[in-house]
Amino acid sequence: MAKRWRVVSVLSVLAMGAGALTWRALDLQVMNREFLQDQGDARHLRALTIPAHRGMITDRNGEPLAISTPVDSVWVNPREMVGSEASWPALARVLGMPPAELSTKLKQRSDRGFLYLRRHIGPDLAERVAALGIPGVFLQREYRRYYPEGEVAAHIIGFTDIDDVGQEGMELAYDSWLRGAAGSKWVLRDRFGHVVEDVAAIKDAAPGKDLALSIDRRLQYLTYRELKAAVQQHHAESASAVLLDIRTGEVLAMVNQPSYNPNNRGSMRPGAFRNRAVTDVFEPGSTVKPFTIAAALEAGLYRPSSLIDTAPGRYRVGRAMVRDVSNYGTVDLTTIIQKSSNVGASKIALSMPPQRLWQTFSAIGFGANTATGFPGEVSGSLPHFSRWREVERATLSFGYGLSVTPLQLALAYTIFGDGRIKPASFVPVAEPAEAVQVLTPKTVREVVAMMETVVSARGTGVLASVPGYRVAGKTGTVQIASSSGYSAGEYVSVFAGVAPASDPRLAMAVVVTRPHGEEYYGGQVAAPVFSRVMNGALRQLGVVPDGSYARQWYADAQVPRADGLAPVSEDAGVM
Ligand code: 59J
Repeated sequence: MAKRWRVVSVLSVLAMGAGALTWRALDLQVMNREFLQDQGDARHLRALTIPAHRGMITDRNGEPLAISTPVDSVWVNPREMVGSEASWPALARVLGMPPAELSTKLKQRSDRGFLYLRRHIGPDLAERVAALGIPGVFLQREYRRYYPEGEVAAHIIGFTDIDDVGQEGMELAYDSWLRGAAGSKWVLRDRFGHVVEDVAAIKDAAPGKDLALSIDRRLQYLTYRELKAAVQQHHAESASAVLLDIRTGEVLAMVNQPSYNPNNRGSMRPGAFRNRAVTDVFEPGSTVKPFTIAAALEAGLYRPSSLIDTAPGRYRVGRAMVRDVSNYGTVDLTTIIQKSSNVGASKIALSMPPQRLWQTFSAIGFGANTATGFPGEVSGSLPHFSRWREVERATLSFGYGLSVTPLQLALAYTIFGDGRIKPASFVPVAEPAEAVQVLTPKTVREVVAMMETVVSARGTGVLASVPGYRVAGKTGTVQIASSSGYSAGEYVSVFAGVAPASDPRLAMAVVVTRPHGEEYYGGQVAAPVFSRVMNGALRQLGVVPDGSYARQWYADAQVPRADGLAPVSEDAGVM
């Protein structure tokens, strides 16, 4: 009897326990489900990526050219947004998107856990999104690149994509240096996505490193302004200008037209992002004549005063005819440079072993990459002398049958410093590299003196002159080759040179493609850009003037010109 009573009481205690548990389960699972679920969601642990701050790009003086500013991106967990449909239109309004579009997006991805709604919004908008307090809507801290110089330095700097990865220019070339490494941490968030507690760092973000470039912001701007003005004035298709420090090979300025605004790439025209100074080639034409003459002097066959008969301004080479714009008669080497005689250059080239010309051309970098590591850089072309026929020996001497980039042409002119060429560099050079002696100092002095006569009243490049400084350079007016041969009406106008001529510090190439105005000679279109930029650069760098302030060049310019060009106007060559 007592035994049965014990069994009954134990069983009833157990049954009561089971009942209480069942009740509690019902209470939790059914009656209080919503409240408890919220409470759980309200404090969940998440791994959060901490984006790394991308390094800043500056000019040689620390002026910012690319900086990363903090922004927020709005992302959602569509699964968590089921049930809050009523608040979606408010979110759409704040984000400036049609409510129907947002609703379609969220419903289509309702099985997903992650969806970006808008990347890179400013702090005001981010605050308004957070204030809505919609569950499943989150803000993520990111960085956006800003380029204070806009289109002025666009081609050198390049840009990053929305995920902050370098796509073009130095942003691409130095991506791993600038990028850093993202970190991550465990955080406890409330149901609005606000971090309520940092639980633990998994890995700290390692910020990217800063990068100083060799360019000088002010010289870059000056070059940009003058090149753009020339392109507009002459209705040109495109143009490039490169300014180099002769002693170090540093690029001080590199500009192209057309350009684009890297902060707003939506309106970009195709081709606008090409850094044409390194990606596009052209036949350098007469701007190579100084190198032809240098090779001839080095070969010991000529002196600057040696005479060449260029009459009657035509010269038959095989089946081809080399022509000058006028008949210059019998002239010395200096005059061949000053007047730019194709016949003279051809006769000189044909009188020396072909490999001498090839050696000089390849030693100054033609046909080879400049090894700056700039993305998309091309090497141009220089055929090997073993494949030259007579006609190539002639046309190469005045710049046809090879192709170069504007950077290669500017770099080639740095030979007129001390007869050596340093590699080109987009970053400051602490210690200039050892370089081979390509030309003797004597040859350099002689050719520089010849090129000074180009920038005189009787030369083709008088508009390249700079008051107070001696300038040495060479014009080029190059017909553009098409499938049907060289066409009149399509030109590349070039000026390349160095200053100050007594001890050259700066080399510059200006290349204007397809000017479509009245003027198209290199001496009219490219030389004035050289003059204005060189003028500003020499003064800004504090280079001691070596020329006369008496403006002798202007007085000289009143002499009627043999080549029929208009006399120089009062403001020519003066900023
Ligand atoms: C020229 C050429 C084309 C290629 C000729 C320019 C040749 C040639 C075949 C006629 C304009 C023009 C290989 S001109 O650059 O001689 O810069 O201020 O394009 O000769 O044989 O209506 N430069 N330019 N030649 N081709 N082939 C002169 C010269 C140069 C000037 C002017 C006058 C040409 C003073 C160019 C300048 O030095």
